[in-house]
Amino acid sequence: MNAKEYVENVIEHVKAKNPSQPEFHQAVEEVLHTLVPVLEKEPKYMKHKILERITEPERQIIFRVTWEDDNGELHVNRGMRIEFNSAIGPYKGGLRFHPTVNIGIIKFLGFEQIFKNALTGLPMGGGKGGSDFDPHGKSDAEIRRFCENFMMELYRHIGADTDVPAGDIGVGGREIGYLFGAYKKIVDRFEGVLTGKGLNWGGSLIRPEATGYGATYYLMEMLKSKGEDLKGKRVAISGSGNVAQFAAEKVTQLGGKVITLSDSRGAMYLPDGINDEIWNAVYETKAIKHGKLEEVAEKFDLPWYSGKKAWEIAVKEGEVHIAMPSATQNEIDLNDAKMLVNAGLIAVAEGANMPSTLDAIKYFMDNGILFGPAKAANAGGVAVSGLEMSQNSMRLQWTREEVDQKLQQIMKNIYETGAKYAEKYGKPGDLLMGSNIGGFVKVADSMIDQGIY
Ligand code: NDP
Ligand code: 2IT
Repeated sequence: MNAKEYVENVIEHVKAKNPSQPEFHQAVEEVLHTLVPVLEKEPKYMKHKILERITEPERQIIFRVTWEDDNGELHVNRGMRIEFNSAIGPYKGGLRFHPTVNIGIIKFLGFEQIFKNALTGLPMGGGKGGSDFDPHGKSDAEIRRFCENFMMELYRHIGADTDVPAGDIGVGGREIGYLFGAYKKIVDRFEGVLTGKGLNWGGSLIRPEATGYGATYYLMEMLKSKGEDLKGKRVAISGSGNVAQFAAEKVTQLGGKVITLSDSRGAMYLPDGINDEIWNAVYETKAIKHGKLEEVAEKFDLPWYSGKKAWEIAVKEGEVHIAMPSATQNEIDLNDAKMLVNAGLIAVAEGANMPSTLDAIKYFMDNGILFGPAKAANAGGVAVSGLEMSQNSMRLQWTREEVDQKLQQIMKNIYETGAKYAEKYGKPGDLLMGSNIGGFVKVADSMIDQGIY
């Protein structure tokens, strides 16, 4: 069997074995197709059945979470943690609380996390978890009760050297606080079992900013390769949560103009870019009050488009040079990609996980767009989580400047790794292929070194 057939066989096998998990299939296809050249050159990966092994999680935990709302009514949700791969370190990855969460979603995220974490250069394996719990409209007390009950089961599976969860969609500083409090109460140990913690109790400076800042640093590296920078560029950002907020801040600091933000209800156009006042209102509304972006649009009299995606309104208003999808998976489809390319797009830096469909990615690449794939471009968040783990182990706290410096260096290294492997395997500039191979070889070689599991 040649490498191409091997890859197709494994993909078919994964699909048959994991029915009704389209997002997981998509993530596996995206990675495996780019690995053909390295499998051709290095037969050891086929011999050791690395693809069969790497697509099968080491452990999958599914549990019931029962919680009581403010009216005394009981609700049942499903909690899960997928411990995907521990070849290079303890399982590491976020928790997502969103009604769309199911095993397939968590598996796609956990699978991506394996390669992303390897790219950071830090010793972290891949994992992901979450629940179909919907935090929208819940009171603080309801969120706390949910987090406590979630941790009542999760605690027995995690630990500073075993599995270290963090935030993702619907899980931010508030939730990490409640989860950490519950963990500490149950096990009676103060340890670095979660990242994204508060600054007073073991958190790292720059962790909240890390994904958005990191994606922008990565974008700068891509632009630099073409002799470009952000000055005067019109940047469409989707989402208005953690990643979008700090991408918007950094893009603006570096001279770009953020022309859109969005949430699950619609999108906002920013004709003059984002200033401190608008940024603070977005932060207050989304990160503190967990409210609606539309309220910010109303407050500043900015155009609001209910039910629309950021891309659609960005292209309607003029040129778009850069897209930073920072909300959720598959939020850029082929149609969106075509619209963006027509509007003058030069680069995409993926802040969200798997935000572009496979045909959208192909369209970007075929049209010579600089494409920064999620597992490289958004790795800054987990990278600073890794730095938070280091600081917890040493029982000290680095300054903002130290962490930011390290983050910048890591993003530069990730860019260079992707560029190096793309060149080595015959597709210079293909950061998708280069990043996948760069992450893969580190994990695969470690799996081979450690025997047959
Ligand atoms: P947040 O919960 O802080 O924000 C999510 C944002 O996306 C909100 O504006 C939300 O709108 C919007 N959104 C979520 N789901 C949908 C949907 N189905 N359709 C439309 N809009 C949606 O999450 P983060 O900013 O942390 O995460 C955003 C993306 O970045 C995710 O893909 C996540 O996996 C990825 N990521 C996050 C990292 C991190 O460190 N936080 C690290 C690396 C990647 P609303 O408020 O209305 O729900
Ligand atoms: O997708 C991601 O990389 C995250 N949500 C961050 C994970 C982490 O452990 O910080």
